[in-house]
Amino acid sequence: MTIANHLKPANRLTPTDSIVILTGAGISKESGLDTFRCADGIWAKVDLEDVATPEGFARDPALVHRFYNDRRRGLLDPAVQPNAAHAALAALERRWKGEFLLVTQNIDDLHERAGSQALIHMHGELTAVFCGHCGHKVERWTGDLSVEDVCPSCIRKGGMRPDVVWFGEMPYQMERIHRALGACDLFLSIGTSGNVYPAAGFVAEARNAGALTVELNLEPSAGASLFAGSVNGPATEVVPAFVD
Ligand code: BV8
Repeated sequence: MTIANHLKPANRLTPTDSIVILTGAGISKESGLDTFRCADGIWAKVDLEDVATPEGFARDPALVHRFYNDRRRGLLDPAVQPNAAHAALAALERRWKGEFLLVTQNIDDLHERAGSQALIHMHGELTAVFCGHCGHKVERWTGDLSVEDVCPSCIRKGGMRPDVVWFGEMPYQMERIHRALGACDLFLSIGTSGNVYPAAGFVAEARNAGALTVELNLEPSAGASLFAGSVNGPATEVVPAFVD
């Protein structure tokens, strides 16, 4: 089953229809970045309460900075490059005539490095930081961050944090995402376990709007039964095969 199949007259999609794509950590796995809930995933090594909540940051900011500094260094390793799945989505965006939106839960920059432009990082970005005291944001931060860093705007220490949406914090651009879901004709979910809300609720929103919903994932996710179709396998195989 591919997009081309759905483009045939007998099927639902026309080349000017609207596509919304949601990606998760699975799309970056073959680029060498860890997922969260696989057996060897990030949450098997560290408690998310300690490193991905505002309470954890207040309790031990140095631990949280170490966690994100390690991941930022890992992301900036030259061996970590966008893979064929990232490239296939960027190529689809370039040739698609209708509305197109890529929403990622990932905080890596592999989609933009592959060329994606209509992109929302709903959980923030590892290479951006902001000041918890005054809100000043630094769009591109490639070094380590620590409690010693001084905000370039309010000149105070201790407030600089990764621009990452922690549990209990509102994800970015939710209104724009809900509008796109309410108007889409195809919703593709790629490389996500469907465990984290509100992202895990997007498939129901798209289906209620009449969209065709398809999951491309290594294995059926927690929400697999909510999708009209699914293709299981590694993203670098199933994504190019589906979208090309
Ligand atoms: C919020 C930090 C409200 C960044 C993350 C109902 C409604 C709303 C909220 C909730 C709700 N129920 C519970 C909540 C609270 C909570 C939540 O969902 N908890 C869960 C655990 C139950 N949600 C929140 O707190 C959210 N905030 O709702 O705010 C609000 C309202 C008003 C005012 C203020 C606030 C915030 C959620 C974001 C939290 N931040 N991380 C970081 O460090 O990265 S979440 C974390 O999980 C990551 O961001 C990650 O992106 C996300 C989802 O994980 P996945 O990407 O799916 O990764 P995972 O490992 O789980 O799965 C990988 C998949 O890939 C697997 O299926 C695997 O099979 C597959 N795979 C593996 N290899 C491959 C592959 N697929 C293809 N190819 C391969 N090679």
